[in-house]
Formats: sequence, structure tokens, C-alpha cells
Amino acid sequence: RYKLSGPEILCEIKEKVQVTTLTPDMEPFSGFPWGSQLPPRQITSDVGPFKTCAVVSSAGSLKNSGLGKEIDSHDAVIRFNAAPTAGFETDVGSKTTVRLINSQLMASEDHHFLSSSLYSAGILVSWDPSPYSSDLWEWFNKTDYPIFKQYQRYRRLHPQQPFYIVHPRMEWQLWQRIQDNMGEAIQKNPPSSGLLGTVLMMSLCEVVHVYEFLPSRRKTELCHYYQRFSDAACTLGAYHPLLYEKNLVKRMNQGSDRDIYTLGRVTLPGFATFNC
Ligand code: NCC
Repeated sequence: RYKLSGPEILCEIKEKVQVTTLTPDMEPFSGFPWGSQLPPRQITSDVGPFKTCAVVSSAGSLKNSGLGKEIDSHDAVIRFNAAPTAGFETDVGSKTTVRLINSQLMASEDHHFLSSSLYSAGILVSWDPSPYSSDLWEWFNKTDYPIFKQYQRYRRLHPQQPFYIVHPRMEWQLWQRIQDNMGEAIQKNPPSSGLLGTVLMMSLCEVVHVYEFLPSRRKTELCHYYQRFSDAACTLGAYHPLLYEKNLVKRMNQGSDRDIYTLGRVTLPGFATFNC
């Protein structure tokens, strides 16, 4: 059962993971005055389609990669959480089309989410890692972090910037794909931002290149390319089922092992480009 081929896994993800964002017509949001702050249409209807896309993990192994030009040559680039480009252009490029952020960052004092210019460029997409539930009422009543309070505040300050919220069902549909393709029980925590962003881009792009999600020869214990902090758990996972996510991406990779080793680059096809 868990020995599916790469193309079979790609098909399962395409067919079973719905890339959905919250819209004002969904309950309970339809009953709240602020529900109208949500974008009226799905991100997949508003954004793209793009030909080529780059997913830039925040891994420390991007440091000294010199991948900046290659990353910027894509039609769209997704980055995560507080990952900066300023000062790191040579290694990570400077284009940011989409930034995927978790609700922990939105709520934390340290990140100055409401005021930092880091978040005001490009399209924002946020998600909340609350425990296993895809029911919107249930989730609304027990999000892990105050995602809606922060969302409303941010929207008032930046009403023109596109800002989506991922339907939690997507996290758990993706989690189920990881679980069903492993021979052992994995922790019931949602996939990392990196995998969520990869699947989001597969629904917006024809070709997706993912950088340093599968570590290259530059593999390091340095957590992020933009910080001094070291911890192998950043690459291998603790809370997120990161090792299993990486195993799945390795099996779906359509590029060469050499590309992984030298560039930290994985090549995945957009959902629109293959039939199942
Ligand atoms: O670290 P984080 O992730 O922001 O990284 C974004 C994505 O890059 C991939 N990654 C990162 C570092 C590394 N050495 N190897 C990698 O492969 C992962 O796919 C990761 O998802 C997150 O997923 O949202 C996460 O967020 C941080 C943190 O909340 C934010 O950076 C904001 O400060 C989490 N760290 C902590 O809670 C301490 C991290 O566990 C997951």
C-alpha cells in the first residue's frame, strides 16, 4: 500500500488534496461582519497560472548556494514566514510573489507582523496548525493561535494587499497522503509550511522547483539561512512530520539526484500538466 510510485503519489495528491482558501460565503465567516474582509474568490482562481515557480525553503543550506539568479528567473516565487531577501539576494534571490506564514508568527510579538515591511510585499497566505479538525466551526473555536484576530487587524492596515487563509481541510488531506504512504504511524501534526507551499504552487504552476527542501551537499545543522541558530530538527523535523514529507517529495521528484546534490533542487509537475 505504501509503495506507490512517484506518478501514483502525484495523482493521489492531485485528486485528494483540495487547495482551498476561506471565502466570505463559508460558515461561520458568512455570519460575521469581518467575514467580508476575506477574498471573495479562491486563490486558485485569482492567482496564476504561472509557467515556472520556485519554492524557497528557509534552510540553512541555502547559505552560499549562489542560487539567487536561478530562483529569480522563475515566474513566481514562494517564501515562508520571516525569511528575508534583503542582504541574502545572491543565495535566495529577491522576488517574492507569495509568502506563506503560520499563525504562530502572526501572533508572536517578536515578528512585528502588523508593522514589519517584510510582509507587505506580494500575496500573503496564512494557515493555523490546530489539531486534527477540518470542520470550520470547530476550528474557529479552537485555533492554535489567534489567527482571525490578527488577520482582521492586518486587513484594516493593508486593505489592498491580497491575503488568503488556507482551509484547514487542506492540511489534513495532505497529512493523510503522507500517512498513507508510510509504513508506520506518523505524528498527528500538520505538514510544514514548506510542503503546504509546494502543493499550493503545484496548483498554480506548470513546473515547480523546490530549493533545499531535500538538502544538497551544503546540508548543515544551521536552521535558517538568515539566522545563526543551529538545530538538526529544523531539517529533520520534530513537531512537523518533516522527514516523512521529504521522503514523499523525494519519491515525486522528476529531476535528477545530481540536481538535489549540487543545487538542492527538486522538480515537480503542476497538477494541470498530468492526467490520472
Ligand atoms: O522554520 P520555518 O518553518 O519558517 O521554515 C519554512 C520551511 O522551510 C523548510 N525548512 C526550514 C528549515 C530547514 N533547515 N529545513 C527545511 O526544510 C520547512 O519545510 C519549513 O516549513 C513552518 O513550517 O511554518 C516553520 O515555522 C517555524 C516558525 O514558526 C516560523 O519560522 C516563524 O518564526 C517553526 N519553528 C518554531 O516553531 C520554532 C518551524 O518548526 C516550522
